[in-house]
Amino acid sequence: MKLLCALLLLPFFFEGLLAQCPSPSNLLNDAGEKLCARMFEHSNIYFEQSCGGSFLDAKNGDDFPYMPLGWGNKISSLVVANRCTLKVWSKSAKGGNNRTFNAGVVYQLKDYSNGLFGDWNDSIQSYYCTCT
Ligand SMILES: [Ca+2]
Repeated sequence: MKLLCALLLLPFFFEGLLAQCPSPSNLLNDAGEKLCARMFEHSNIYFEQSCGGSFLDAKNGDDFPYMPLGWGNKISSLVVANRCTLKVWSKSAKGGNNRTFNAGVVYQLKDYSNGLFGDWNDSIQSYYCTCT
């Protein structure tokens, strides 16, 4: 009986391990404060498993010409809250290429081109987030 219970619970356990991108319409931190964007360390070819690893929260007006320690060239997926935009740069001090992401889920930054041959995976080095 115990084994049967364990087998029945197994799928739920694995489901809990899967990351899931938060909704742009309800993007809050643990303290319940409204966020401008949440940026994630990992992405996944299976979109329902994207938005994994550590995350970096941006609030309305957050302006980071230099990434917080340990976050340079690390972001692989992100969510921008409704009525907000996230502008990113490929070099620190808002240098290199830039791109603006509107409200929505970016499951894989790899799918967004950066310059002629590159993409935005692990390529964000500055950001600015604003909401209306
Ligand atoms: Ca990454």
